[in-house]
Amino acid sequence: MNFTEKLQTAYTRIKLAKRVLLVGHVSPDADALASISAMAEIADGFGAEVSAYAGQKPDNYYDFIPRNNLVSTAEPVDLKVFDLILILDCGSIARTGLEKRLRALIKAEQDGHIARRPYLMEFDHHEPSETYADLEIRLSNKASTTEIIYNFLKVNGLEISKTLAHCILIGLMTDTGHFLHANASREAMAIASEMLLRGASLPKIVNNTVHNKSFSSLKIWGRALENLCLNEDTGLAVSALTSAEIKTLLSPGNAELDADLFGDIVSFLSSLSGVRVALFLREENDRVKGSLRTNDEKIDVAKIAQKWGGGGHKKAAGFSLAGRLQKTDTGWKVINNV
Ligand SMILES: [Mn+2]
Repeated sequence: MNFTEKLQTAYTRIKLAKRVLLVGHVSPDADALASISAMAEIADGFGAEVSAYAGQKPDNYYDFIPRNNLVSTAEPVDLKVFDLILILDCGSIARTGLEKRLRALIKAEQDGHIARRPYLMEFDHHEPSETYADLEIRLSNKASTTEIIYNFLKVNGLEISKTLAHCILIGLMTDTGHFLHANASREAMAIASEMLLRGASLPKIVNNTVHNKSFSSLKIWGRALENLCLNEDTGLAVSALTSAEIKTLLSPGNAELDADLFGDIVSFLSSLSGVRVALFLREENDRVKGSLRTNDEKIDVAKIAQKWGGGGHKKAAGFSLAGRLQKTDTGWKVINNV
């Protein structure tokens, strides 16, 4: 099946479904939630009963995304009641937060324990990993999952309403770092422009994503910049925050902590002049979490992360180690307490 045929099959499946579950990745970002929102709008328009799930969605932070209150952080009680489970922006089955239950469902049908199970469909723009869905629409050259939804609407001749245009633009803007990253392709820009003409609101998105920094999150930014070390020979920039620093600077339950504040910091560090790789370390629950970013075509940070049991993409990856941080003359060391 080529891309167009896949999008047509997706259309038939969604149109026929009576009960649809939409799933975004755990700790969802704006692209995942805007994708859920757009697909909810579409499936609802076909008359389906729509549920949505994204584990650890931060409270209130994404309320500017239409239908955000539809997305539950509580796992669906029974997956078998759905005709269709549409997984959006998840990267891998693990990121759905439903891995065990989805695998059990697939196995139960294979072993003949259940007569039928929900049809599994995936829309994603992350690099290929394990294929598990019945229909996988994965295109890693797309800037956002909402860009794939745009293609879905176009191929199937569906109208792009103002709400859908807004959702598509949210995913495009946020996943391209507001059109600053290399994935802001000509195609992405052209679609963004079309979405504006269709009524998407640029100021609304900017006010809720760029112009929404809280006082305490800027204090975190300040300390992260203060702690920054740069090795001028290797181009490695490292910063770190201890759990004590984070606790003192950030009020508990701050939504920005969930909404990838540390990801924003490490992305910013990777864009500094002379930096080839940025590494940001932070203590969390007796572990040290590392985030890596690069803008250098020749560097694959996923390979670096794998050395410490982590993983990710060429440009963005992470790992987690047991232990705590210790400051050294040249940077930080992860030491084990025991
Ligand atoms: Mn995405």
